[in-house]
Amino acid sequence: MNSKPKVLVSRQFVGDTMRQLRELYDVREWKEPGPMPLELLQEWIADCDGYYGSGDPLSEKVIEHAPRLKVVSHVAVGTDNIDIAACTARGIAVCNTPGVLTDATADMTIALLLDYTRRMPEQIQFVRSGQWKMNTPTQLLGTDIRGKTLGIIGLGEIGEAAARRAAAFGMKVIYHNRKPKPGLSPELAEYTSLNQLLQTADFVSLHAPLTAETHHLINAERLSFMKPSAVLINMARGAVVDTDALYHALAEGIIAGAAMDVTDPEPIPQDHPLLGLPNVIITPHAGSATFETRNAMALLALDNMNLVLQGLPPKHCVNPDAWVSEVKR
Ligand code: 8YV
Repeated sequence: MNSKPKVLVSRQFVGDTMRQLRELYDVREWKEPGPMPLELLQEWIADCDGYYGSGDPLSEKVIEHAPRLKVVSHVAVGTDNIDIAACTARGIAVCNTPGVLTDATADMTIALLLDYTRRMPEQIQFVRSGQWKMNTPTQLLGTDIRGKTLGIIGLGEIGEAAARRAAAFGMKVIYHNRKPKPGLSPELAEYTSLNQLLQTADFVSLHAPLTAETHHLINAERLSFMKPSAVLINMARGAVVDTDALYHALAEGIIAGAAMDVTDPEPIPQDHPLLGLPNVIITPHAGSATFETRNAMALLALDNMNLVLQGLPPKHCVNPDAWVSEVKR
């Protein structure tokens, strides 16, 4: 009889993780390129002790189907796809991977900022399509970021890392959180109200987690507060922005442009109106997508899961109340 704990693995991960998962556990792996269909997720999770994956909608309905589940090991930092309360009520530890993806995600923020301001997609296309006939002083001019103001909404670990990078590029950084961040030097980033930030920033960069409070935080009214020359950067979650309102703001020149690593819906359909706009850059939720970072995330998530399944406290748990619960132990 197989006495290894049973684990649902909903994605294929880099490095040595898959080998370790297969060695340690009786794994049920989803290997297809698309997401697991909901019915299958419910069917497979039903007799599992652990879930190891990212991005699947782990609603109360799915969790209800998993009476043996002790741990949700999410290979990501954001846990908005998981019904944490439902997990806590059932003594299921929800673990995530903060810290290890901070630098990669902050790097990507600056990459999007520079891609937009230096018109990188057009520059590359210009060369590839054979339009580069000579070097002209007026050809595909971008804008400097030095001296411009970056407004960060949600200055947590990633927002702060982005602020440090922006400051190194000579930008002025302002930020808005529910409260000023303790210990943060105002020389690095100055605290402002949300409206003040929207009215002042040349670039508004979103880094807040998706919660009931931040859902559609950037709506038509708030977009109208931004400068007509301003650019919105979204590294957080697509639904922090009201996508229809954003489309109208971009199409009607209420703001100048958007550079987004996340969208709502996600993935964005090919015929989505946003993709028809010239002032939009969209990348496929690739903020943490470097080999080193994805490997570190996968290993940290594996550690978290191993610890819980050995009856030990995980390194990162978003619902420690579940951990102290006696329901499953
Ligand atoms: C992705 C992220 O989830 O950590 C997060 O919250 O959004 C990203 O790192 C990534 O696709 C994980 O596989």
